[in-house]
Amino acid sequence: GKEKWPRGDEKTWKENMRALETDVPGISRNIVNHVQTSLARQAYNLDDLGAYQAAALSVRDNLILNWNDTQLQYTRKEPKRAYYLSLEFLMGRALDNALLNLDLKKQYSESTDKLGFNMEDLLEQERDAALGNGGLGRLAAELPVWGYGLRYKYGIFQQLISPEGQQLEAPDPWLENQNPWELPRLDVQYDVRFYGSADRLNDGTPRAVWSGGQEVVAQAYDVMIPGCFTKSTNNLRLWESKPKRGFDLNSFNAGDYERAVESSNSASAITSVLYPNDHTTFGKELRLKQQYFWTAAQSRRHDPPPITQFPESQRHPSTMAIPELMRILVDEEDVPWDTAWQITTNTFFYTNHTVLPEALEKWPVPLMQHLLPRHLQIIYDINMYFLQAVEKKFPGDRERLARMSLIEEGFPQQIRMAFLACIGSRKVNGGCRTSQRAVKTTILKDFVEFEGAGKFSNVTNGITPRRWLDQCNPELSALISKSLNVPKQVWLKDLFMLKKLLPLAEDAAFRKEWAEIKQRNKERLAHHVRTTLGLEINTNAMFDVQIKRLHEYKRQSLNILGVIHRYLTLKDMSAEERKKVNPRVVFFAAKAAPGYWIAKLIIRLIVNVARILNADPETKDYLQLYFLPDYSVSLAEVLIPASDISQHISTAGTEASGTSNMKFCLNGGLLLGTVDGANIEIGEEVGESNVFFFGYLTPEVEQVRYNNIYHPRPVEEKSPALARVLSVVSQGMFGDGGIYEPFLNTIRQGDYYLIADDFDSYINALKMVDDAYLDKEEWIKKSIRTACTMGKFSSDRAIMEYAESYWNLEPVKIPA
Ligand code: NBG
Repeated sequence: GKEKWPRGDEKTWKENMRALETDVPGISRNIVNHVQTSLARQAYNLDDLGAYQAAALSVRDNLILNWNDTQLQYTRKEPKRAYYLSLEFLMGRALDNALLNLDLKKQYSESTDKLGFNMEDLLEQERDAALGNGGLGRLAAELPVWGYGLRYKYGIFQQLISPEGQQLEAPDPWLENQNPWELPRLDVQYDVRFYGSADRLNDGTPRAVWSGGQEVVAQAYDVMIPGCFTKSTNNLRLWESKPKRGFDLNSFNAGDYERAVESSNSASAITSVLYPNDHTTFGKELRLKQQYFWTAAQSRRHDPPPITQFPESQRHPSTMAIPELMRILVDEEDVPWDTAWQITTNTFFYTNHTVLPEALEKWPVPLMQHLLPRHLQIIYDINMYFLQAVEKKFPGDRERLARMSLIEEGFPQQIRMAFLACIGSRKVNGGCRTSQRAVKTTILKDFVEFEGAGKFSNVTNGITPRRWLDQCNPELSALISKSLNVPKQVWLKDLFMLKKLLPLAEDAAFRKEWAEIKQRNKERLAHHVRTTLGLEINTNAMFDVQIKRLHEYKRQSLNILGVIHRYLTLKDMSAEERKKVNPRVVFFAAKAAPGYWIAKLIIRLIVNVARILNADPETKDYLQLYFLPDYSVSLAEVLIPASDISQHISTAGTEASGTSNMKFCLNGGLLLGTVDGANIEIGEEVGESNVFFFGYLTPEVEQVRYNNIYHPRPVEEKSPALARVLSVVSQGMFGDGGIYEPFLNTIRQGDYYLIADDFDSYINALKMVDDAYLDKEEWIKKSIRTACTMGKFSSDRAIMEYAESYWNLEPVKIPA
């Protein structure tokens, strides 16, 4: 039947409710309105930043209307929902993405034109929302589910490069100019407790009372995320921590005003910075505070419980959600332990994003005892029941018990969060096929033996073709639509359709258009570098790109040593010989964790090699090298479409998946890589003849490492070419060689990442790339074949797999 209007006069409401503004006059009216009232400015004093803000606010109005409809539908239908918990959401910019998803870019450009502003300039005004470190945070931003994260006041640091080539870090005050995309939800606030004491009731139930300590307030901010060509609008809820009262009343009464203010500062500090560290463990109390603060706020979302639908989860920072849910069920809801454990283990799904054992999080027991005493009790209880079950299955196997215990012995004892995530989740999955195999045979081997292999599987990561093709490479997107003869709305949602273009690789006219677009994207990058850094780039050269966090396992080191080798080879040649060489421009962009000294040394080497190379009149036409500072999502959007070849060269068995490899390939850049992570599945899709693989394979790596330690061979013997490179660095060809000794020694001794072992194979692969590039027509064919076989790597495919085989979700249609 007809629903009753909830409040007041239905007609008055309905007559006054706003509709979407989708035509140019409506959009202009809305923008000018925001200029006048939201910004209190006028045509006389409006700059690009103001115009950007007004445009963004008007787009936000549209998103809110869609969001309201989405909410209403969800409330009516009560479908099961998935929540993606991640401490990182690396969003990038929002305006262009929203305009494309709403299909309003043309109208908005026309409107801002009329108002005297150029849309492309306005887009440049937006600051990246950089609430993440790398692939993990970016992945979180690309999955179309509801997200829960933290509203860091400072995102990932801004990277500056000193004249010596040293990375310097400056804060990223991204909220400084106000953030038009967020909506504070003053009605959504929860108290979160820290410290205090936990007392078991000992009344025959497992309940305990946790009291005292410090309480802070979690305040919600909602960021609306438009779905693509649909009304359906998702929400990213970010929590900010605030003091519970303006200041601590007790201290105030005692006349200690300063302490009162300090306690309010310490509450705000919880969400003040993103930890600029991926792939390493943290020993920081504040980091554990962040994790608990966020899982606790998220867990309060269901008001009132019982909790029937609960978050699907993510990586071990959110593992604290497991004991927190147990605490709510057992202590607050009076649910018996076994039932609570059953609900919990049906609620969470754990996605593993790293195969590096040193990156698995552990927390010292004394810290947990101090900060979250009740949670420590719960973790101990979980562990006790768990080990009893293990003992039952493997009687008397004490070593196994010690290996699998959630508590690692030592001084102090440590809580192994990855193990807790594993036993507290319904499924454990990895980001690609091979990394999941690695996890199953190494870090979680015992758990596979105990729980059965069925619990462990993989959902290969994906990327969104909306941002990573349509938005960053509009010309290629248009060519694809034209050639498929369908609107982009169709193929962007069914990326497998690209396969239909494969025959066009044989069509000379199509190849010409394809190549011209690549060339214009290279010029766009050259323009960007010219205007931001004042450097002149040879756009007739091959563009060779490696962009990702700087880490030894990702081996930017191998790349830079390869560049030096190329330089030495060029110097050995006569001027005549050089003319036959295929010119190359090598780009790096990468941030190193501020405390990761060797990584920063590698940046320093890259910068100083660039200085020598780019100034050498004999070689600079054939080899240029650039380190672009302050890598970000926005910079990636310019670099990726311009690349001819990109490098994904981690030591085999170390990269959990990689997702930028997919982005490059989707834009017709070829892949040079190791047989690692998602490279392998990319190779399967595009075919062996269209990728360049090299290096030792995962099963061999362990033996090589063993030999490097117990039967070391000098670099001279493994690779004379590399030995020469190391010696010119050490002798000071790129400035004081002594500075680089610690880095060079990691290769001479131990060589954990197999730099010397893989070097010759790498140089050989680079040569194969050069040879292939000489045949331009064949190269373009490879480029077309690569892009057109990327269907599998759409995030739509990944999310469908999650929804169908893990979460049991069905899409909800939002009526127009
Ligand atoms: C990263 C891995 C990548 C992977 C992404 C997304 C972290 C901690 N992990 O290989 O290094 O592609 O996660 O799964 O950022």
